Amino acid sequence: MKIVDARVIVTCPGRNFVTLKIVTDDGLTGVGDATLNGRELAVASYLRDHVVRALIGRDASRIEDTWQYLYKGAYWRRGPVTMTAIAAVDTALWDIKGKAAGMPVYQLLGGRSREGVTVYGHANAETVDEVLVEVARYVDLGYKAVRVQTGVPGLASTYGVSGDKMFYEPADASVPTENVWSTERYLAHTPGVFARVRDEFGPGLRLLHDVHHRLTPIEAGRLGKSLEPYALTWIEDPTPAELQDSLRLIRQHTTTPIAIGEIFSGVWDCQQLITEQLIDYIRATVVHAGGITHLRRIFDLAALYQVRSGSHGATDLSPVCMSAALHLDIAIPNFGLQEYMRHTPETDAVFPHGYHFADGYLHPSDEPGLGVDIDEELAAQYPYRAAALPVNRLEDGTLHSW
Ligand code: GCO
Ligand code: MG
Repeated sequence: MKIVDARVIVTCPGRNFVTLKIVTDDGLTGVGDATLNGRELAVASYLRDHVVRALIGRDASRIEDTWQYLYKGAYWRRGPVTMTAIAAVDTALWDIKGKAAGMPVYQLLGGRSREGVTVYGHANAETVDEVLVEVARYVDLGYKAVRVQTGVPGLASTYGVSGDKMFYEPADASVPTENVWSTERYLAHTPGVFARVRDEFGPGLRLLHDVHHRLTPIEAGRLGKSLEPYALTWIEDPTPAELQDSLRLIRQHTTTPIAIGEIFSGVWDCQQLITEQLIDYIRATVVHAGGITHLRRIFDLAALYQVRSGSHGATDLSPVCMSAALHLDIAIPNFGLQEYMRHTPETDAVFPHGYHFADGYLHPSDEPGLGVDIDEELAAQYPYRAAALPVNRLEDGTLHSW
């Protein structure tokens, strides 16, 4: 089973996606997501200019060996561009292996550990009154877990609050939009939001909140403590996680669970957070953390330390990534939650897929492989459009984490 072709497909059905499609000499094809939001063409070039020619002629069945070949063979290890490119190759090869075996990929990973993958949706609105309506909408759709984000009084715009409620898209301009942030206003406002939501929806609904890397450790400790009465499932990215020691300080001050990892590229980024039990959920996902092979390794390490998965699933991760994530989610013993931001109908049409949502759960496809493809003709009708993520400044103009 030799690789005879590997194509990099860049398309923008409403937002940009990069996809790798690998073809074997016996006519099998596999797809892998290679989308790195705001830096898409860097990964496309990494694959086209440096990886594809080394794939031609390789045995498509040798997934682990190919992973090691691309990781150790690059000499320059880790980093989001490299790891996203490796992930795309790895994911496509798992898709091919599943098709060759005539089984969905989750069977090759050990089979089902659960009946469905619990997902959370994003309720967001400018005001608290409006967000209660949004939470109710998700509850009516069957969701068992909802992330809640609101505007902050006094700030013109806030991360996580969008005009289009079902399809949040922060990469909104070719040159980064500038946002303004105030930690003081945010910390004063947020506990009241969750008091209202918990009061309205009672104890059964799982509630989550994304802080998007904006607080110092002691501020994050204060936020976590102030949210304890409302029993959140997690606060996400409470502080930038480069300095992993800083999570110890947050832990000293709050029992609100913590989820981190959406910008991590591999096991070395999360090692300390996991082995020192500084987080409760690891948010790495297939496309940015080295594919199914490497993410499985991260989740296995996490299982030893009672850390559960909580994979990133924003709209900039294509249906190819979501399909792959669901095969892992259904198979691993330490699954926690899966983020699920819906894609637009245009995106769904470019990426026909077999996973489906029912009653708060996503279900992976039972077709052989990953159960997802890219319609290359349709993809060609949507050319790339430059789109950057915003930047964030404090009220005095200082650049802050977005
Ligand atoms: C989330 C994330 C995203 C990111 C986005 C950046 O929790 O879903 O924080 O919304 O901001 O993926 O590309
Ligand atoms: Mg996030």
